[in-house]
Amino acid sequence: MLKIGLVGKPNAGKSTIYSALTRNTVEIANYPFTTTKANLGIALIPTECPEKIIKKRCNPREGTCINGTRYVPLEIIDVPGLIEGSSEGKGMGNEFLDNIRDADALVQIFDLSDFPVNHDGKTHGYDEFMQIQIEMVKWLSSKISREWERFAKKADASGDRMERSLLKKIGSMGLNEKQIAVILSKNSYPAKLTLWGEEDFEQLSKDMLFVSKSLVPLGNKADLIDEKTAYKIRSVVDNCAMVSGDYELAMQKAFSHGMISSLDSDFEISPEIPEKLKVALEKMRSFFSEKWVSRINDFLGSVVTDKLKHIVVFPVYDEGQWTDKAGNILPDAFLVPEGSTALDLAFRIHTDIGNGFIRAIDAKTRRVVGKDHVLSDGDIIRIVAKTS
Ligand SMILES: Nc1nc2c(ncn2[C@@H]2O[C@H](COP(=O)(O)OP(=O)(O)OP(=O)(O)O)[C@@H](O)[C@H]2O)c(=O)[nH]1
Ligand SMILES: [Mg+2]
Repeated sequence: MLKIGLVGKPNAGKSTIYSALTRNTVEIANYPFTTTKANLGIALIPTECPEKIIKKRCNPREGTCINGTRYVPLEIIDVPGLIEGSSEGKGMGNEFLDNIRDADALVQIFDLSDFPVNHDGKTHGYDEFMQIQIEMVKWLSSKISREWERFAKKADASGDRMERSLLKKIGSMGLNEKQIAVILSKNSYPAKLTLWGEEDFEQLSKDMLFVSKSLVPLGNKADLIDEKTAYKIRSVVDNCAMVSGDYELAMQKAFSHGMISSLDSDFEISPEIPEKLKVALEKMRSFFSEKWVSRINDFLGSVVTDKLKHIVVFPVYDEGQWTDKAGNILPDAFLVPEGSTALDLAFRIHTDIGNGFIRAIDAKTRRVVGKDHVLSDGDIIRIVAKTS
């Protein structure tokens, strides 16, 4: 399952956003280091369900489906304690790495109200925002440089490809050989590992964060700023999305109490509630109608499609009925990287299915396709495999 980590300085609202995305109740408070252990939960991202095409209701094994919108699960981790000095062991440095190791993307949450932008674009808030990134880079760098010489000598002598050698060094930080090869092609690193120095470790750490871990900024507490400030901030933190974790939570609460008609931005307010609440909800509605404000679920969806470049595919056993062996309609919806092939999907279902792959069938067109067939978003695929 895809996993997205929420990182950022204390009090930025990580737990609030985590809670709004996963509907899990966690400790939220207006002081730093409220969260001391990572919270792990499931969020659902919306995608179109092919059940509409066959006009039958699907039976999701995971997630849910509402009115033809299929909600596909992914993991969210609320990572505690990243502060200036983490790389020197302050805060929760080591646990931090344990928590981000297997994250596919990291969302850097920052407090927009902390970020008044001066005419030069440089402010305390901006410095702190950058500091978190610098801290992460420094810290990864220090991990890479540890016992480098011995590692590099051995690796150079082995004659292995560089990505294979580096896998031994940084694989434990959650990178695979393919990702390392992409990183190496992005910058000019010395051809021999024994020639690498501090600058290269730092560049590698940056690439690990921004290329492999897709670090994405997300401005929170948008309810505390105005449009003009929002655009100023966007001019320094390139086009970042802006949300309000607090308002998202408040809306969920209002919805669960029947005060509003839906969780969409244009919800209707129940006429039966006290005037004071009505005013607060109206304020919220007008906030969400602002063009510069994003909804957190839409933001999450855009991380999956635009940053992580994943698509949704539906494996089935029966290409005619779109069911599994037990007759469940479209039971699975998998998020897979763009460019994945029928064979990749087979391996994703089960190693045995991958190893025994014979052919695949596109259940929408009934066409037989081979192992190299590249999947498209929304594909429904039957894998025919020889199993022992
Ligand atoms: N106005 C406003 N306040 C918010 C928003 N999101 C969070 N807060 C408040 O900010 C404070 C910190 O929120 P948390 O979610 O606990 O922050 P955190 O990043 O998890 O903090 P640590 O666990 O201490 O690292 C709380 O008082 C929240 O109510 C928001 O969108 N708007
Ligand atoms: Mg927290």
